[in-house]
Amino acid sequence: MYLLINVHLSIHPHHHHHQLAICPHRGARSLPQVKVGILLVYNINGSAAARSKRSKMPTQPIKVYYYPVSPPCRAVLLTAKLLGLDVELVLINIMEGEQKKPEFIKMNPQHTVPTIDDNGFILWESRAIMAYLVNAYGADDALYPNDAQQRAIVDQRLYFDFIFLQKSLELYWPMIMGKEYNEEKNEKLKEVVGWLNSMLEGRKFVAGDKLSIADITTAVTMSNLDSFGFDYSSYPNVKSWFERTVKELEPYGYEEINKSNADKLAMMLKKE
Ligand SMILES: N[C@@H](CCC(=O)N[C@@H](CS)C(=O)NCC(=O)O)C(=O)O
Repeated sequence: MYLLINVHLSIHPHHHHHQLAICPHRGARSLPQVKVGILLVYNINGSAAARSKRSKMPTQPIKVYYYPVSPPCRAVLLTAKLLGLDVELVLINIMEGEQKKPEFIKMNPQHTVPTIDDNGFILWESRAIMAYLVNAYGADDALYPNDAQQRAIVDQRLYFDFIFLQKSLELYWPMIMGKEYNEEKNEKLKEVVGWLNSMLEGRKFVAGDKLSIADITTAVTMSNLDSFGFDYSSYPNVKSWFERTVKELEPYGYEEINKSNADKLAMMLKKE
């Protein structure tokens, strides 16, 4: 049945997006993305659960309003890539105030990117968007577990990352804006990195043995620190987790979506 649906889609060029949407996902990372024949083989062999989820793929690409260097935008785009979702990128130049335009405010009164439009369903707040994408379109619950306690740990880490990002911005944003390095803020940030180091004790990833959306958002925060030259050599769990997570994300556009933009932020820092 599913095979037939796919064959149907594949011979109708206007259904192009469906083909892209069902293509790469976490369980099939080495599959070539363009060969329809290979996709069909994969779908035949997929589990029943995966098949029913596949049919829930968006009927049209999800619009992602974004600005490339924005860390929460990077986290959402990485998540979409891991899920193999077909997205339509809409650039909002926040440096020129495009997020304050009436059309955008109407959609998101808080005028922040990322904001998504999934066939009329509007959502902002990167961590909420990431959870929604996995819930709605994940082939399985690996990135955001259904189990209450496992999910609770992922949620805790997602909220924790908010503090982590905040403390890192408190140190580095003034420096990007040309102000001086502040030792007190550096100490606060080190304390937070120390907490992360403790949370990672005995774990491969921030919430357990598997990569989750909490790793994605935390790795985005960490990548800024890495590019800025923050010394985390005395936090061994953080160091090995970051390397492991980057490796996991590399096949999903990590360099282009995240690293290159963290480096751009760091250039702004070094200019001052
Ligand atoms: N907590 C929000 C933060 C969103 C946010 O502040 N985005 C910034 C860019 S990184 C933005 O849109 N700034 C423009 C503005 O607030 O007008 C999230 O994770 O999505």
